[in-house]
Amino acid sequence: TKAEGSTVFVNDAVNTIFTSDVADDMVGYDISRVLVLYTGGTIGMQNTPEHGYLPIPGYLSQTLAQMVRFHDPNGLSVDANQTRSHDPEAKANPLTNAVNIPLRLPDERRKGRSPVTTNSPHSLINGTPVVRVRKPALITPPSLYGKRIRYSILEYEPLLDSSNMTMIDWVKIATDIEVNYMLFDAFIVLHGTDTMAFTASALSFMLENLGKTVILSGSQVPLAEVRNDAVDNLLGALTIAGHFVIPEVGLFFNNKFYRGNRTSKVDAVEFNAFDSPNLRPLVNVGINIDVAWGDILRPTTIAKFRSHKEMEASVATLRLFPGITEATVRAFLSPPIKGVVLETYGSGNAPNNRPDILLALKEASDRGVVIVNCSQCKRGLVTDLYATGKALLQIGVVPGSDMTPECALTKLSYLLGKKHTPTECRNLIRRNLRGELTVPMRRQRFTYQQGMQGLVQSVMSLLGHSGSETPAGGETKTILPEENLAGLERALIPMLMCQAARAGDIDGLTTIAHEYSPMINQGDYDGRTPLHIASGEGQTATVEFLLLHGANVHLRDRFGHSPMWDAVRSRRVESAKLLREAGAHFAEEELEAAIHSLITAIVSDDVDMFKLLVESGADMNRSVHDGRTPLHMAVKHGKVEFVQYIVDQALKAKEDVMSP
Ligand code: ASN
Repeated sequence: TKAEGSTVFVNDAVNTIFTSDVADDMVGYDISRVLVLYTGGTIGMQNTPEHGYLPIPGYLSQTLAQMVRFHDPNGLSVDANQTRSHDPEAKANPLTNAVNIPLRLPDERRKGRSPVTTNSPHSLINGTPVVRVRKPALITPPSLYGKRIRYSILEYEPLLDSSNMTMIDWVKIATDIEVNYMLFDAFIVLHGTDTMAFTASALSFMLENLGKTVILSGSQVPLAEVRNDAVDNLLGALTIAGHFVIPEVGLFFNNKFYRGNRTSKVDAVEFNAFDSPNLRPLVNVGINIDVAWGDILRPTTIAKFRSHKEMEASVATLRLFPGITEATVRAFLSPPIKGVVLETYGSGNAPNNRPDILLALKEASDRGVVIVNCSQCKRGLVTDLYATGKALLQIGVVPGSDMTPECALTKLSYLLGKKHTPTECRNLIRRNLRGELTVPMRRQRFTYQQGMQGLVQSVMSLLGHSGSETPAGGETKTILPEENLAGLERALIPMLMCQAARAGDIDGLTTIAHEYSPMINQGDYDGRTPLHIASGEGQTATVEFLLLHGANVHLRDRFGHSPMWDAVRSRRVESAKLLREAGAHFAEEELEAAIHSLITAIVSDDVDMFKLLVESGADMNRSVHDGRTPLHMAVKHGKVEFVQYIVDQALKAKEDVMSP
């Protein structure tokens, strides 16, 4: 069978090299943008004589700025050039030794902060009023794979030991990711380890239709100590964030990247502080970086990213122990509690010789309290094999499969926060929403399937090779060992998918996707994925098929282009629309290039292209080098239709901001 994890040295499809066909001054480069939300935790703490370890404001960014592994002053020139040479604010700041880059802050959070500048009016992102500010960004030296990671650190006020965190902090993190979603390729949340598994689980639900990588990390020993795990954890997180698009909330610790909602903190002293007992790591970082692409979630709906921000606080965890009293159980189940995680024994067992407890649970359940059964065991799942487990099922307690108690609690809080009825909540608790539980039968494994073997073999025999078992005409034939077969598949399947995407061959894609869906985001030699190709060709039905079968809209080819760029440039209106519905947006470099396309459209009277660009997110308020905007150009060239359209759009945007 095929090796489950494939070694991916660099995913070309995530490459952000950008050469513009419209802007001459942009050089090819290879930089990923990452936003680091620094919420607190040991990683940035210092030992104070009076209070012990405390997070110290400013310390983390100042220290990182002085460590060459985290900040390469030589990277500044590369970065400042490619960022926006004509933008005075993008120049390196000699004090912080970093380039200022834009990011967005929710309006209410600006108070008490000292943003570098605010140069644009308030705007609304999914209902959150935001301002654009500029913050210093650091830049790593090029990685082994030639990529630099430019990251900005948004430090929280106050910095928290994660034991002090509440659900309000989860909302704050989710909101910061949401308002900055389009400005960055990936997000890192630096967080204390104590409640990191809770935050990771909560965010996995709150960040709906996530298309980009979100990584929680921190450390057991502060960066301030000579011997620490902070350097490795942060560098590893930056590397994963900068090189791969893994559309999940993960937790990176001690060289392993886990699905966040599968984790628990299991050790208070070792560097190996986290475990994911029921799902192997999604990425192993060693000499190689091994990504288990087959396990990584792939989208199956067409929807835009947004964050859910209402969490129900009236939830609780009740851990059974032999001899627990009825009064204790009733206390846990009494109003205003709406949801309870019941931690039971073994594979979901509770005493069935305790009618007092069973009655208390039944009454609460009948009243509408949602009770989820999770095991006290770290590994394995809740079943109804034993009479002691069946008893709970019969009184309305929902089996939580192999969810961790942290995950079950945050999932309850999320579902109740969405105002689902108790019955809906009970149904959704059992469903796999973010890969948080194992639904027996539906395995997301990347296993080798018979059917496809036939296809590869037939391609091989077309090429004049065949297996040893079917010698034709008595000739000696090449034997194809299994590893060669796997290599051949890796080479062949992406090409076949790209070909099918180009031709709009949905039957062909269906056959391939059935066996090889983990490979749906693999590109050709230029990192152009099937979605790039179908989008550029305007094969809208194929675009839809791909989006429903795991294609990621944020992958960029070797030229830095996203599938939506290809759709727009080839005037594929329908495909572009569908991609937008799936959360696609222009990347920062594409926005820069789009301004030139807008001006070209004005000069050549191409109203359709102009509108398509604007509808797809091109920013009409940007300017070219000399400071002129599309409106200047439209006026200068006397293009009344364009002037009218630009003014109408501006008025509409103003209305959107005014109306809540
Ligand atoms: N108490 C710390 C926290 O959770 C523990 C850590 O980060 N290692 O914030």
